[in-house]
Amino acid sequence: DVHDGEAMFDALIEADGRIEPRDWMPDGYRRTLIRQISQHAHSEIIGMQPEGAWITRAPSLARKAILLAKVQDEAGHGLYLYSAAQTLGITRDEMTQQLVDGKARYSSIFNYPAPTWADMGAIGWLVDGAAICNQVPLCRASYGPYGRAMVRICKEESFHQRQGFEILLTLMQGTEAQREMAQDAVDRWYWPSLMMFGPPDDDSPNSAQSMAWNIKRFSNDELRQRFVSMLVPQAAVLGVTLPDPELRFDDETGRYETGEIDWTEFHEVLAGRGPLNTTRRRHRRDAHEEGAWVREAAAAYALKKQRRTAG
Ligand code: FAQ
Repeated sequence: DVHDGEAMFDALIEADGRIEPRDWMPDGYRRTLIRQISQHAHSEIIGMQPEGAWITRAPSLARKAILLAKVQDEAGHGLYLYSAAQTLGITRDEMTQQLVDGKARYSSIFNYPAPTWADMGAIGWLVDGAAICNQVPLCRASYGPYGRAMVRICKEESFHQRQGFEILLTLMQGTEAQREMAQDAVDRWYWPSLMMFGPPDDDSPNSAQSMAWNIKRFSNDELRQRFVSMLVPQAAVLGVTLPDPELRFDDETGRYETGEIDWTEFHEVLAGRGPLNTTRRRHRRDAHEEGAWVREAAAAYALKKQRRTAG
């Protein structure tokens, strides 16, 4: 009965316990999780595009093998997360349709271009770095299938971040042209990576409820602050400059002060008017349509096998 279910749910959240797929949960909790987990899954899938386009152009066999493994991990994360979302009662087809129709959100970051090899370094260092800061606390998300998926995903993201850092380090130890290429990529990815954490706390409509439900554990601004504190010493090791002249450590507050983030740019990208929104979505849609025969063949094969075992 709903009242028992509700009391159980409240008690579990209160005790910082885990909600599992068959447990009663408020509709809003289910909707919030479907929203966040599906957006996260879509981000992983769309996020394969900027790096996927570099697999054939990686500068050595070793670099190619590493990049290939990373992009495959991203596909795995996407599938993992779609499965987690499916436990909440949405189908994979519905989620895919929302994505190819342009009705679903995915992270703003993947609407930016990756024109040079150094972008592979900057994506790993900054984009995966931001992803880790945001996702480590999600390992403790109250919804069991999501939290558990995050544990493995975070381990792989750590490797991704290291490989990006190492690409940049190699370039920074190279020629003048390579150092310039690395700095240019950092200049282009730095601000968009700060936007990955979402709008500022006073403009984040979902945060309060998601924190009350133990889905989010820290606010968008808190996580952004953590990310900047992680980057500053790493930038020093790399010898790159973070493109924010106002960035400084405030001794009194013990926090980094940053320049103003361009929230207009963020909202433009969310509204579908980022540099590559149309390209990314079209590419995903084409891949989905061109892959229709694979899905049909797989379904026919599964049916045939099922009939055989049944008969
Ligand atoms: N982009 O009220 P809030 C990766 C939307 S990592 C686009 O603060 P919330 C790894 C938000 O959905 C990237 N939309 O929302 C990788 C909401 O709109 P809605 C993926 C954004 O949910 C690396 C509205 O703004 N990671 O893929 C963004 O409480 C390299 C108001 O915002 C995750 O998804 C944005 N940046 O907090 C892969 C992590 N920010 O839905 C390949 C899980 C906000 O009401 C290569 N997600 N919005 O229409 C989260 O932690 C949260 O959903 C936040 C947003 C923190 C992203």
